[in-house]
Amino acid sequence: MVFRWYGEGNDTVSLAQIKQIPGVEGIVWALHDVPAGEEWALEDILRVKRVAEEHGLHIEVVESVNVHEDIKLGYPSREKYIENYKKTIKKLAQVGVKVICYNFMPVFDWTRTDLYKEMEDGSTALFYEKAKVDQMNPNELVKRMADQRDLTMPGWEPERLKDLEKLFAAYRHVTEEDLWNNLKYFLEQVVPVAEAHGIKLAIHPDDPPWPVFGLPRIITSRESIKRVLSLVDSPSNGVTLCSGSLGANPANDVAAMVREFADRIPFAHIRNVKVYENGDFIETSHRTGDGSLDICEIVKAYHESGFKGYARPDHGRHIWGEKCRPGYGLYDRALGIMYLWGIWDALEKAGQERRA
Ligand SMILES: [Mn+2]
Repeated sequence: MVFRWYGEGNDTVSLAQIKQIPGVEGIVWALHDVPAGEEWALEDILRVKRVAEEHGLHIEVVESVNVHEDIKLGYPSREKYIENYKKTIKKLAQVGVKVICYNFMPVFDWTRTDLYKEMEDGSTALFYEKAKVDQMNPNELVKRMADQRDLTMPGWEPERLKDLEKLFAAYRHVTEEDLWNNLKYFLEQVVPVAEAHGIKLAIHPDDPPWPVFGLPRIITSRESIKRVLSLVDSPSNGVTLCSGSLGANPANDVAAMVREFADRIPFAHIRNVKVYENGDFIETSHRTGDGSLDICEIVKAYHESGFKGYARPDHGRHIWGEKCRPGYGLYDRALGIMYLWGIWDALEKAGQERRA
């Protein structure tokens, strides 16, 4: 079990607090101030390792090493950025990192319309209003996001988004098949390096799992995960199976995907989401019954598959008056972890009793 941490001075949650959540062994981290495409400096990596280990936490999972837009666009300049990516993989391997999460979403990372949508019990959560995104232009959404938060969020860095119009123009003629080809080109180069250095790359599905603002999105379903894994056949070409991202589309059966792809899932994101008939969704507590996903069944699928990878509660609500980065408070994610452990431990015990 691991827990995402944004770094010293960049997170409202401390390492000492993370260490006190039962069963958490490591942090999920990144150098958030390094722009996509640049090589990570060893001294910065070692600084995170030192402070995490001082708190008894490992740094085996990185999320994310971001992929430069030129790689996604297939520009000739991608060569330089792919070389940097390989150098970063080698350095991360050197300090003991085992899994690198990344995504291949054009322009935007995850997309929501409200960061603090009030729920019936007074808590707030990340919310996606489909009609609003369908009507809004991307600049409006960026402004809306900026107005709602005080911390920079990965994927929504102001410097990356200031050239929004230029980026949209660049993607205007990029089809889904182009994006697939560019992903294949990238993986053919980086996966062998990862494999040689004992690292597993794990692509995060698109969030939400459908096109937004006319931009192509390709990692959205069982079929697309199957296709990614077949691009380069290596244990180092894996997937970060995010139940909440995939589960925003009711057609996706997350537990079935866990069972089908178990040996290629080095990293699990587990959270619940309540999906409405009009296509809106909100991030609920982890509990089965609070959202549309059967988290018990999903955890059971991991358990039955003999899952040995890393897992984190993906996001949480904002509860008990906590002031925190949207989706990344301490309380609800810690509650989520205890729920996941409750299911897991009960399954373990039932298994032992059956064998006895
Ligand atoms: Mn996720």
